Amino acid sequence: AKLSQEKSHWHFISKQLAFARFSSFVVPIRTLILTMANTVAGGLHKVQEVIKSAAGEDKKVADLLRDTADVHKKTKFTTDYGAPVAETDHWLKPVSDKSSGPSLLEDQIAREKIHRFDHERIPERVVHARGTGAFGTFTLKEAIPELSHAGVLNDTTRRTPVFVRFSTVQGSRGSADTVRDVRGFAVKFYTDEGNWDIVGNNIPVFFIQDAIKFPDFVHAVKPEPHNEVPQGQTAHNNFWDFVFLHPEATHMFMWAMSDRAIPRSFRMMQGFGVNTFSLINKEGKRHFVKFHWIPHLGVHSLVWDEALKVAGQDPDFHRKDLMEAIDNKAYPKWDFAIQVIPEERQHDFDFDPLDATKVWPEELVPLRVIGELELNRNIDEFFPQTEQVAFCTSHIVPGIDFSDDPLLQGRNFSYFDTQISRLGINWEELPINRPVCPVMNHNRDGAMRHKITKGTVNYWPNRFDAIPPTKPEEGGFVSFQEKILGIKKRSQGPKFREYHNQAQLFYNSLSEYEKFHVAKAFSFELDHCDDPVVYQRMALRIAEIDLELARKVAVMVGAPTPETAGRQNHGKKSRGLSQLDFKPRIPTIASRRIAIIIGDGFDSVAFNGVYTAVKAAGAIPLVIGTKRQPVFADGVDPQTGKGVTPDHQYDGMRSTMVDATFIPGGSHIKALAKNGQIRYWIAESFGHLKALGATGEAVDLVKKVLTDIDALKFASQGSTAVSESYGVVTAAGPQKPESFKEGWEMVKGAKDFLGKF
Ligand code: HDD
Repeated sequence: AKLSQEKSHWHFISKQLAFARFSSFVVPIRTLILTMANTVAGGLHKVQEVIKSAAGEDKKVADLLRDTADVHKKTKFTTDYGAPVAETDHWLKPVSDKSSGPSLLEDQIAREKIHRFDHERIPERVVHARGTGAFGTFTLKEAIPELSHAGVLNDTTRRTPVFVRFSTVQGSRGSADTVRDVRGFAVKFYTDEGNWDIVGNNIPVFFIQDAIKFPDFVHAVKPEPHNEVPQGQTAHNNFWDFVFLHPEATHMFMWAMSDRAIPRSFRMMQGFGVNTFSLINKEGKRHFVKFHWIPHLGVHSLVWDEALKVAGQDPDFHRKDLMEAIDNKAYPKWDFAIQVIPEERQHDFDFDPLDATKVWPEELVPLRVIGELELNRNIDEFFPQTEQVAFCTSHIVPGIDFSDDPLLQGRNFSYFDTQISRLGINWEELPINRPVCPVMNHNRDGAMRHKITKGTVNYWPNRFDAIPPTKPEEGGFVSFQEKILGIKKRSQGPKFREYHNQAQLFYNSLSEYEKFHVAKAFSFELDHCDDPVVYQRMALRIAEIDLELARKVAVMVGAPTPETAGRQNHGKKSRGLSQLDFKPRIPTIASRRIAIIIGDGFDSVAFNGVYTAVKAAGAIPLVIGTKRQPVFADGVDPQTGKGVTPDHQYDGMRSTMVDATFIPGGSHIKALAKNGQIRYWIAESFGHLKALGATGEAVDLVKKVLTDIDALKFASQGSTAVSESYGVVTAAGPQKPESFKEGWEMVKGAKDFLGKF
């Protein structure tokens, strides 16, 4: 029952995978070859583009080349001060025929090596310590001169280089990727007018409204002070204590308990600037703006059971997924969209547009897609690029400005400050951080200064008129002139005090299975809180959002079951809150990982067909065998014939690491049927709603396993039927023309199914 309940949008991707699998049997060879040729040609084209960029078209690539060395180039080994070194394996010491004496302090080469090593670490980020980055390009599709005079938002011919860093929030640098957490989505645009950073998350709202609360919030969410537990989790007393005591966190914790907090991939999540910024046009008029990133691949998540397992099986799952996709030229893309509110309409809503715990419902403020982000180049070295990259919400360019959002105001102070302790005052000179446009001013000195500025003055004004501020008509930044009225006090605007409407709006907008997952997530999290005050009060708070949800959770976590809703649910819904609203732009299996399980005696026709089709579709076939030495197909003599060398063996891989599994028929099934790991693999795949494919003898194996777990009633009924709901696809017969025809019918069925989305 549990397995059958774990329905998710995986269900949808399962269909795509099922489709791809069957196309292997029906696509005539000629078409297959053509498809492959096109895929390869497309890939080459991209490579050429990147190489061209490296030669100078992409300004950041060219800029970084200035500081890039290649360890594979034959250059001399030297000390850091450039002296060639002959030996690096032995510390200088007196050595006799019989023994060696003490290591000598005079060995400058050994000392340099140890000194450098001793100081290799820098403080990790105080939040978002765990992350990974990639380079890419931002392309503006539609200029918005009526809203902003920023060059990057007006020139559709520009290709603005970007660096993006994705992260988790709570865990340390070495924590696992798939934990339940908010994901950071920080974008640095290297524009011609300076760096512009959108330091956002994959959830559109935040836990708190005022930056002064951030240290309390982070202390509460991070491991507890007395024992430094837990790592990479919000499932502990302090976090839930904090959010109960801050009703403003209600909306955000609903998001954090949803599937959004366990994404399948960084490539399949939305990004949000979260805070409200301003766009300023040539006439000086201001519009408030929210920034959105919408993934072309759709929004997909893991199920919790997968997330837990993958955290142990492959803690680098997301990091590797991003790199693998880029290496395979399946470049992830996002639409860049804006929501805009003219300044004079600021007070027209029942929420305050400057409150970061609120979304701007799409029905009230529509999204406008104006650009596209593509990630197309992996980093060359982690530390100087991903670790040293430093984002600041205060990094804006002319045509963009801040708002009085009190969270943003504090962030504008905090980021610059934290970079000083992490990287030192000259952090903006580091290669990954420096702009691609000229930098010149009278800021000087400080530790690790690189830039050398010639001339006799370092102040303004000076008698030479050297480096005056840039005039506005020449592009100099002018802050928006804002009229401020109010009493100076420690408080906030009145609409900031409403905390529940949008928490309900979010919950109401979820599909049934997303709601089910929210209930499970609360049950897990509060089960990990051992202080009854914490989980009992939280059950009451949840009852202020939805009584039914609160009652389910209370039963599971041992709180008294709430009898009445703390507040009536208004029943309203909004678009764009459920992740079902974000389907893949073009259904694709490119970059998905597909396991093909084989042992000695597999059916080579089915194997080759699927392997080739999967590759041609840009997906990643992973052959899983009994061993990593050659495995032989039915009818192939191990002494004289050619075997297939699997990518992994059963112990090295798990079903959780792939998106779908295919098992070809053949005599190997006799042995596979007796193998507990393989049976578990099939059952687990099914439980996670992943596509399962089998041909020939493998069909009975799949059926047997699914019968054993009482799941067959959900699986495909006939030998060649596509199961409409569970992505189990089997073709029992040998690959004769008739079954090709049957297969074709299935492909058509799958297409029709896809067409519905
Ligand atoms: Fe923050 C890092 C996102 C509120 C203070 N934050 C950081 C990163 C992201 C965010 C993505 C990682 C950047 C990277 O990859 O290097 N933070 C957010 C969002 C927030 C938010 C979307 C709410 C709208 N943050 C926030 C507040 C404060 C901070 C209110 C402080 C008052 N955040 C920081 C920081 C960090 C940081 C301490 C740690 C490392 C860093 O800045 O570079 O300054």
